[in-house]
Amino acid sequence: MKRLIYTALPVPVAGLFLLILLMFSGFILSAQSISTERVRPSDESASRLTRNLFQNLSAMTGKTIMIGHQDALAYGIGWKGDDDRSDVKALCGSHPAVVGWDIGGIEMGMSENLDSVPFELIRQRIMENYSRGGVNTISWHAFNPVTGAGSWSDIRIPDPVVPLLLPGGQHHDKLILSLDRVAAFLSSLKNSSGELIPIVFRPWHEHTGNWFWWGSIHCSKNEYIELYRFTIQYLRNKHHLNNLLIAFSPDVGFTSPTEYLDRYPGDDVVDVIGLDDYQSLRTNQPEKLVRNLEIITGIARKKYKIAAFTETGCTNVADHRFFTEKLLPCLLHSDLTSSVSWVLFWRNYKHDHHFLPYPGHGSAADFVEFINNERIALLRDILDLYTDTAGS
Ligand code: BMA
Repeated sequence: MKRLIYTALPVPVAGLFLLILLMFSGFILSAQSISTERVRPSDESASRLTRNLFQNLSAMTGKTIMIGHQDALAYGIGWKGDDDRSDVKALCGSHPAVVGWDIGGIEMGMSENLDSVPFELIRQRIMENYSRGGVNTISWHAFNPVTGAGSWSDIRIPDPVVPLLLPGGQHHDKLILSLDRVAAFLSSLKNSSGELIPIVFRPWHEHTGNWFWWGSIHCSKNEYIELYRFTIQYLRNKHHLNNLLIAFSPDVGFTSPTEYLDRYPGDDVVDVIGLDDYQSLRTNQPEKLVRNLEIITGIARKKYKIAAFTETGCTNVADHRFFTEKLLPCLLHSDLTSSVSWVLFWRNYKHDHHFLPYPGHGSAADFVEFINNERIALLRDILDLYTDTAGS
């Protein structure tokens, strides 16, 4: 009967119908290819693995929120340097999907980072995490290259440092030396086939605060942007590091997309629209966290980028319902908030400085319940992020 209806259509009507159908499907196909075409890392020469990672993260958006933990595989509460160990695994049976690292100190030629984690161990753990399918993200608490002091702003600084480091500045050579040392480390991160391991690199973070020497009161908007752009372009062009996805991660202090983007260095040097926010939940303002997450995910969506909650946590997880009653409702508040690709908790350094529970901790049960939510993913829950599943 259905066939009859079609064949019974007068030929010109059927032809017109077919034409409209073809035009429509052509439109859909071209719209799809445009959007796949746009889902590309900011680096036009990004390596195959890096493109795959970016496209797979993009494809996961809105479905899964990965859990990340700083230094997860290097140490935890009551242990240091053990193989195949993390506090998350001790509680949940799997490592986190994202592991954060920090290379502050590499620019000074140190063999351990600012938190006394040997760079050799970091390198080894990054390679292991990659081979298990995890994501590695690296922040950089760079020492002040002029004074040699830590990254936290230092009242002894005679002059703002950033302008001195820029091309033409009196200490530009110190920035070059720092970047050469960063590059030497990043270039050593290779997989068993000799390919560079994709890294989410997160330099010059929390610039909206004033605690780092690159913070907003220590340099002008143009100086910050120049520092950021120079860093990325130097690593790419001089050192051929085409394995980097770049995360821009302001702290709180913005109330709109325009304010968030005030010192944004440009779509050609940013892949991840990030947010570091400890404050909103600490001060009992979940609506602020929701707003901030909606701002970053909204921007990421428009720009075909990834959004990530690049740092957060409740100090010592003192609130024993933090994960299920404070954080999760914000993450799952809306279609936008749940479009962050990952949430990274800060490090488990010691009993009075940690951001995830460990066995025996009063928040352990709450964390396990949080992890069991179907939208939340550990390493065991994610698909292979480095193979070409999105047609790159
Ligand atoms: C801070 C603290 C410090 C640490 C720094 C860089 O938040 O954890 O102890 O030195 O991060 O990792």
